[in-house]
Amino acid sequence: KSLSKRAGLTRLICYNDTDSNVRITTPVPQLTEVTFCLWMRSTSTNDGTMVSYAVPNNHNEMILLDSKNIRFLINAVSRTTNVDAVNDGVCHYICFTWTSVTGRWQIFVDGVLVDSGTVSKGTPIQGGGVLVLGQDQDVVGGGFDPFQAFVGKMTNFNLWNRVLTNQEIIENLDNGNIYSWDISNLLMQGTETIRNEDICTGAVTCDPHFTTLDGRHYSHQGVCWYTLVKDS
Ligand SMILES: [Ca+2]
Ligand SMILES: [Ca+2]
Repeated sequence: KSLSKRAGLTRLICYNDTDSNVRITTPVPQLTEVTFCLWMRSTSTNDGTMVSYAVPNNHNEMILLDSKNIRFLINAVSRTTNVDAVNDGVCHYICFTWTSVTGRWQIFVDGVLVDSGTVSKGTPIQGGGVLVLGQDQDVVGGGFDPFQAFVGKMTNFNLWNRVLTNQEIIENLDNGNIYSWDISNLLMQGTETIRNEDICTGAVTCDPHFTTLDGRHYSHQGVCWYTLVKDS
C-alpha cells in the first residue's frame, strides 16, 4: 500500500445492521472546497452510504455511497466512479476532494488517485446542514432507508475546507480543520456501537458471530457459555 501509515488503534464505529446511523454535531460552514477522508471496512452489498450532508433545501448536498461501486453527489448532481469494489472485507482509506472553483473532484483509495472529473463548478456546498456517517438523509437529519445503510466498520473521518495535496493524502492525516475524528462530537442514533480497535485487524464484521476452532459458526445476543465435551 502506498499510505505512509495505517489507521492503527482508534475508536471506531461498528455499524452492526441497517438501523445504524451517526450524526456529527460539529457545525459545517459553507465550503467552496472540501476534502474528507475515512477508513472503512465492509462486506455489505447494499447501497451503504458512508457520508451524507443535507441542508434544508437539498438533502443530497454532498454524499458518498456504495462500497460495490463508489458514487457521490455534489449539489445533488451524481457521478459514478470507476473505483474497484471496496466491500471486499479489507480495510480501505477513502479520500474525496472537490473544489467549486473549477469543479474538479478526485477520489483516492489507499492513497492512490483512482478517478477524477468535474462537477458543479461555481456552486459551493452550503453551510449549516447536518452531516451523517453511515446513512443517507432524505430530510435533514432523517429520512433513512435501510437499503442505504452502511454496514461494517468506519473510523477516522476527517473534513477539511480545502483540497489536500496527493502527498497529504498519502500521509493519512487526522487534522481535519472542520471536523477531526472525535467520538465526543458524534450523536449515536441507532444500533451502532463504539469499539477500541484497529480497523485493519480483527473480525471483518461487527456482528456477534464467530467461528469455533473446529469451524462451526455461532451467533448470539447477550450471554452465552460453552461446555467442553471430550471426543469419544
Ligand atoms: Ca435516501
Ligand atoms: Ca438523500
